[in-house]
Amino acid sequence: GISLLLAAALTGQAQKKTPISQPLVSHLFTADPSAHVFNGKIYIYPSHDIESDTKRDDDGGHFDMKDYHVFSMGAIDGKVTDHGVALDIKDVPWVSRQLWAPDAEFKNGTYYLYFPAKDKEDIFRIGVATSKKPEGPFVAEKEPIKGSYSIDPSVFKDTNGSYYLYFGGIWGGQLQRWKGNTYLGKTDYPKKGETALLPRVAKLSADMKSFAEEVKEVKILDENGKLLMEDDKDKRFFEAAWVHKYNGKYYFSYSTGDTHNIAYAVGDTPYGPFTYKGIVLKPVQGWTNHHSIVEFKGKWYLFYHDVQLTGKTHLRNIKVTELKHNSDGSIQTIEPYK
Ligand code: FUB
Repeated sequence: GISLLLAAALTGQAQKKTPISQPLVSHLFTADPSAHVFNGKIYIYPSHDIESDTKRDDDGGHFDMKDYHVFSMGAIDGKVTDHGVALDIKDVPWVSRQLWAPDAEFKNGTYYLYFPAKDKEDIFRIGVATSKKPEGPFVAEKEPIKGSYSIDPSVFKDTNGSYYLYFGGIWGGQLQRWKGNTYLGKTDYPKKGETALLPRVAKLSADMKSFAEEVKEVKILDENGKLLMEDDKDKRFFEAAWVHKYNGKYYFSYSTGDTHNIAYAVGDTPYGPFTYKGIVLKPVQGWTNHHSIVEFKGKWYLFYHDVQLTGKTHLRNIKVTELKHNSDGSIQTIEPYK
């Protein structure tokens, strides 16, 4: 042990970490896996990472994705099927670049794929596309969802049949360019001592293609009922919103971005407020951390990604591992390399 550590330190080599799970697919690079159970199978809606000529920058320009593939699996340890291209950037008239983290849901015989991308003015918006099959191919609407902005849409179906779209992401995700629902046209980050930027939610209309109400901010509070502050960098929202319901409570989980955790907060309604509870997943290899949480055959699973196959932050691979709730409703923190 010690001599290996010493040798690694002397040669400057990174310690090789042992992952708790293996990539689900290795023939493509995949990330941001949103998993759902449809027709008794798991369907995964991830980003499709590619190498491109785009230079690395702080806004994530090197995440230059151009299509989506959908994957399915009949069992957690079973074969993973790649259903091919589900949506291609060239078939979405309003998009200029960067198909980022998507999600999907089902209603009345139709599957809806929600995806963020930059419009012709380089502003992130959220689009929707439909298919009669969970794996697509999907046909995109000609315009993004009216009133949508920023990135990382995730759709939550409540037990009463209402659907909610959560979204938002700071830095490259541009949330800092918006105050409420107004585009500032410039960046406005909170200063030291101010509250952190908040993710957004809106109920979806009956047609699943528009917002049924004005977009609202999702409040994330500390244990004293105060909004998380900009300085709470290891706790505050950054991107990758996801909601699951467990024992009647709403769990809002998200990435803390530059501190690389998947954190969670719990509330009594889909709108929150949510109270910060802890960490679902500790940092993974690679800069980004992005997940989904789903129940399948009586167990709960965390879908996530790291960069095990490449070591490159923008060429990721999706994974799955079991997630456990304790009897008090808290989530057992997952250490991805222990
Ligand atoms: O995959 C592109 C972006 O990286 C996602 O939208 C973010 O959540 C981060 O994972």
